[in-house]
Amino acid sequence: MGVERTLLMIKPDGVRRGLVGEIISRFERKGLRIRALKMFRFTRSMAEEFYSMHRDKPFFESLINFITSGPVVAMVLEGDSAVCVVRNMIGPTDGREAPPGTIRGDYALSKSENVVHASDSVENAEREIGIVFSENEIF
Ligand code: 3AN
Repeated sequence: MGVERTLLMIKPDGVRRGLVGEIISRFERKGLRIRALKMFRFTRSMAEEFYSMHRDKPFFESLINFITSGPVVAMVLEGDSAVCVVRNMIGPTDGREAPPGTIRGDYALSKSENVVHASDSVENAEREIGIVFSENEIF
């Protein structure tokens, strides 16, 4: 465990719905530190690299279409056991099953448009942070 960094991303539905401030403030109040933060729009090739582990899944094409449909807000969050803590705060993938109090439980009613993404391991966090941020954007 110890201090970890993770990638948290507010997906296009979360940005469109005006949930950016609400979501960021939850992580700040929890005590996690924001080490990087930006709004951008995924290109197709960047999205395909980011979600490469899902390349063979039936939902891959719709996932890429969705994640490139508008801007996202991505951040690097740092803190003790950050990967696990942030995953617990966002809740399980399907918003219909996510418990109240989690971000997906409070704001999502779908498995595909589920407001946020968070890294699921320290290794994936490093990979995802490297795709989204350059060294001089992380503090
Ligand atoms: P999580 O984001 O909870 O780690 P993953 O990594 O299994 O979930 O899936 C990545 C993204 O792919 C999800 N956030 C969701 O948008 C989409 N996704 C996953 N499973 C499905 C599914 N069965 N149907 C549609 N979209 C899905």
